[in-house]
Amino acid sequence: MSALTLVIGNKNYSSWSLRGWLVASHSGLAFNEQQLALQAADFKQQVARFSPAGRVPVLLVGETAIWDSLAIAEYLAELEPGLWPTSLLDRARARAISAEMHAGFQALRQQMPMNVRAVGRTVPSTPALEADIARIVDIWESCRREHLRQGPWLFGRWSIADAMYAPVAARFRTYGVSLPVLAAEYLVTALSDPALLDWAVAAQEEPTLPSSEVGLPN
Ligand SMILES: N[C@@H](CCC(=O)N[C@@H](CS)C(=O)NCC(=O)O)C(=O)O
Repeated sequence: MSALTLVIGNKNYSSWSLRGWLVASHSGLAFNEQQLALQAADFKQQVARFSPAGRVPVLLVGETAIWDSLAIAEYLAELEPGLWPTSLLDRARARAISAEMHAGFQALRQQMPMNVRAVGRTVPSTPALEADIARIVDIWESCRREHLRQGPWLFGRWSIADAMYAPVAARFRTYGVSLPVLAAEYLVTALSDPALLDWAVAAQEEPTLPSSEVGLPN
């Protein structure tokens, strides 16, 4: 098979890169990593070398670029089908909540930017943000209720759906979002993923991007 290289952004701030990277890590496939700095003046030129879409993550399969976190996840799942749940209906549901994350939750994304290493931040509540959080809690609680006996992840065993919500888990920690029991338990599981912990260690060393630093104490 051609060599795999995942092009990513800053580990502290790039939530879509984190999703692609978690799927690649959980696939067990060997891959190289190439990092681009989102704050670099020539970021657009750099990323254009890999992808016409101009965004990270990008998976290079030999010379061929696959861009967009969900397309990357689907490609890796073609190679390693265990990245999605085994049961047909669970697989469909996992895809539904992954697509919902990929396409939505704009208020959460804008008002609570991912900042892996930050804790103790507070942002003003808005109806749109509250609605996004309530919907995510509903997703997490219903998945966990259904799969309690199969393991601690959304569908029991780890799947791409967990990668899609990992940046949300990081945000809930950063901004101290309070959660009901099953969602709180899932948050602990998500934040204890050894792959996420490795990513978070690397994020500690990176430069600060002032535009993504929100909710600092006064
Ligand atoms: N739908 C894309 C979104 C990718 C995306 O927005 N990536 C951000 C980093 S997290 C980016 O490249 N931003 C740089 C830019 O837009 O110039 C995906 O799922 O991969």
